[in-house]
Amino acid sequence: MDTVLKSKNNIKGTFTVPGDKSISHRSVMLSSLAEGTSHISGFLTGEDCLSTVSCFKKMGVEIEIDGTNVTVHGKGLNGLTKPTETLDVGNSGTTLRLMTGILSAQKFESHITGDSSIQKRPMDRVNAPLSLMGASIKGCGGEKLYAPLTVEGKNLKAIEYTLPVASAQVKSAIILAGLYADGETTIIEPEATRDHTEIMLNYLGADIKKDGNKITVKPVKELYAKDITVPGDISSAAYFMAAGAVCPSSDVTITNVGINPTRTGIITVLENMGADISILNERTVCGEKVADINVKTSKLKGTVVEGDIIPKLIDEIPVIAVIACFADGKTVIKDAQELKVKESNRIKTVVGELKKFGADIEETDDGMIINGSKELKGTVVESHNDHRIAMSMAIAALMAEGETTIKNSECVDISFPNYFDILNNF
Ligand code: SPQ
Repeated sequence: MDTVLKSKNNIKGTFTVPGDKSISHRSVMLSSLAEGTSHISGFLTGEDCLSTVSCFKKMGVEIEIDGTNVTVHGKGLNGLTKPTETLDVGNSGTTLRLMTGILSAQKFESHITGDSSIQKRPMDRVNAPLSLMGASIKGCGGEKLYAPLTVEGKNLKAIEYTLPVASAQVKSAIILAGLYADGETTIIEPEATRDHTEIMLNYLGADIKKDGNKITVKPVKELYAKDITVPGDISSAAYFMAAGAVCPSSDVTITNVGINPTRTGIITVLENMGADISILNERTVCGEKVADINVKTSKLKGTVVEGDIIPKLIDEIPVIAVIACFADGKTVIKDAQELKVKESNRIKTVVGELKKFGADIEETDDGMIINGSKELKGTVVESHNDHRIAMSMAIAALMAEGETTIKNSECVDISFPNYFDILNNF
């Protein structure tokens, strides 16, 4: 599918965004492993989270979906059954990485794979700690392990592990395996990454402790089903925050957005660039911080994005690059080499597509440099089948002169199925 967008200004109004993708995945995974029935509200019915649902259904979990309400009849930590067919994670790295942690501890062998992009995403980073725990994971690509994978369930040992890269998916895979281990597992993170697994596990009765950058996981006998409310996804809200900040005379409010401090790097960067941004009605829901976010147009200046803020905004870097195109001066994004192993190589794809609009942007080994305040011109861009690239280019299109075509734009269904409907009604 191709989507055509025209330049817009004066974006005003109040919007909601779909449920948080990371939290939606975890809500189905952990409710499946809990004893009893859980009702989840605000669930993201994007393709990635539906892949997680399909994997657990294949392991005997009854799951009903009614709009954004999901009912999960949990099987308990040891109640999953051997899938009769290969588990298919589609395009979802989160499903693949976290499931590998769970599957490593089951009493059966399973096969798991996904689409062509998922088969290029590195799995050695998950295999390294899980193998130390005694897991058996075999796949393609030799030492650089890739899906399809065969995971043979084993009795797992507790370990102490220092993560070589800051990754919430690797951390979560170890935590999930640690629930089944023979003692206390310790994980040390180089930088703090999103902690939704820890928050939800504690909400369901587990004992996960955090002390600085050290996380300890005690094995548990049971998790207890509880109702879960998923907040709106700050990664999806980021596109509307960007539109509000850069389109002339705009005033945008996004309600019910998760503002877990491990995810709010986009707010910090917008503040550093001089954006007029307010966080309203802060509250806590199921252990997660939630708020409404208002952004009004203001004059933005370039900034440097680097160091320990990177994991807090890793998925927002494509849209930050777009914002930087409309800021005065230079923006430098560093320490973001992880972008190379996402749904696309997001350093190459962002730089390549923004250049087509006429942006002054250069690729570096660990990020990019953008010289802002150049006029962008409507063009034809490619999504590279990466939802974050398609949605970011749409924000550039709103500000570019004339018309822009985004090719293969249907990939937004991964995380934000009604994205273009909202954008067209701006
Ligand atoms: O699930 P997937 O495909 O890996 O999704 C992405 C995204 O852009 O939606 C990354 F491509 O988000 C990851 C994120 O980058 C979701 C995630 C999580 O839910 O734990 C953690 C981050 O990945 P990582 O590799 O840093 O752990």
